Amino acid sequence: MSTGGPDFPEDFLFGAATSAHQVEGNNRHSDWWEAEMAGRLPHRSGAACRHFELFAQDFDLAAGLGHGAHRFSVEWARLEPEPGRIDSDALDHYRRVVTALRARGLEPFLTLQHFTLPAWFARAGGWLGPDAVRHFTRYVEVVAEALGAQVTYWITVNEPTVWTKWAYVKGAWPPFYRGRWDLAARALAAMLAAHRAAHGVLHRRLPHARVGLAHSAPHVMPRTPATVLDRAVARLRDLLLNRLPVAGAARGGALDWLGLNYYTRALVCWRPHGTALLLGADWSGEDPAGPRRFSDMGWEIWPRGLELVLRRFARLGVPLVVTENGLATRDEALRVRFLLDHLAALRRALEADVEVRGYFWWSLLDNYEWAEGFAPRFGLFETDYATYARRPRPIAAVYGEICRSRSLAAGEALARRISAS
Ligand code: IFM
Repeated sequence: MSTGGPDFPEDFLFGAATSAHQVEGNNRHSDWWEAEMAGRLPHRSGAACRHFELFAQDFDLAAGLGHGAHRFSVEWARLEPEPGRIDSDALDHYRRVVTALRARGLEPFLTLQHFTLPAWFARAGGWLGPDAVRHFTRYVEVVAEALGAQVTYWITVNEPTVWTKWAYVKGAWPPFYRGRWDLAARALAAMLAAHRAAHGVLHRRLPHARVGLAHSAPHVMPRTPATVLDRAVARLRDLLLNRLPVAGAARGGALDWLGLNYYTRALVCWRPHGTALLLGADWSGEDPAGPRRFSDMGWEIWPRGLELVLRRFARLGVPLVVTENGLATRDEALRVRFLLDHLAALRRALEADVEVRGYFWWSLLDNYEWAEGFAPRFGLFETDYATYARRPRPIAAVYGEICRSRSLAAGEALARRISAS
C-alpha cells in the first residue's frame, strides 16, 4: 500500500549497467576476441561502442538522467595481457573511469569478471585450470590496490550459471564444449570459490568494501502446476540454477549483498528424455492467465517474477540489488511499459519489507550482445554504429523522471504524455 511518500527511498540507487567487452571495443587480449578472430563466433565486436574512448561522455548521459550509480566491468584481459604482467596504461584508464564516475556523483558498482577471460588464462584451462582461483585473486589484489579507495561496491563475477551453460553445455561461447555438464559443474564451483577468495582479499585490503556477485535469477515455474512431474523438474531446476549457486557464493559469510539479474520467468515441464528441462525448456504454449509478450530475443516479459525473485532471495538475509533488468526490443512503447511494470514489481517487494538497495537498467546504451552481435537493442540510448553517436530513446526520459522524482506516477504520466505527442 502506498504511504503517499516517494515510491523509492532517498538512498535507493538508480543506474544503468554495461560490461567492458560489450561496449569498450578492441578487447584484443581476451579469449572472446580470439574466438571472434578465429571465426568461431558469428559476430565480431570490433570497436563495439567505442566506450573505451567515450566513457566520460557516456557518464555525462547517465548523470544527466539523474542516475546515482553506474555498473561497469574492469577487463582483466586488458589489465593482465600476459600472466603476471600488469599493463599500467590500462590501470590508469580504469583509474580515470572511476574518477569520472565519482566526479559526476555516480556510485561505481565494479564488476571484476563479466564473461570474458584473458586469452592466456583460457589457454591454461580457464576456470578449470589448476591455478584459476590463485590467478583471479592476484588480479583482484591489483584492482583493489589501484581502485579500492574509490570503490565501495564490488561484483566479483557476473552470472556464473549463465556463462557455464553457454560455454560448457550449449557450446556457443568459448571454450565451446557441448553437453559437458561435468565441466560446467566444475567451472561453476571454481567461479564460486574465486568469488569467496575475492571476498576475502577485498575485505582484508578495504575495510569499506561491500562485496557481492551478480546472479542470473529467472523465476522458475512449473508449466502445469497441477502436474507432479512438472513441479518436480521446476524444483530441481530451481535448486541447481538458483539455490545451490547462491548458497555456494554465500558460504562462510562471503556475500555482503546479492545482485540479481532478472529478465524473465522459466516455465518448466517434464520431458522424458534428455536434459532440456535444465537448459531452458521454456514453454511456448498459451498461458491461461492471458496473452504472453516476448522480447526480440524471445524472452517472455513477466514483471511479477521480479517481485517473487526478490521476496524469495530476501530469505538469505543480505541486502539485494537488481544489477540488471531490461528488454531487447525495437518497440519503444513495450520497452517503457517493461520498465514501469518491473519498477512497480520492485516497489511491491519494498512494501513487503524486502531490503532492495538499487536498480540498474540493462543497458545504458545498445551494445554487443555476445553471440547475437549488435542486433538486439537494449539501450536507454540508441548507439549509431556508423558514427558512434548516442541518441536518447523515450525510455531515457521516463527512467530519468523516476530517478529524479522517485515517483512511479510521475514516470507513468510522462510516458502517457510521450505516447500522446
Ligand atoms: O548482455 C547480457 C549481459 O552481458 C549479462 N546479462 C544479460 C544481458 C542481456 O542478455
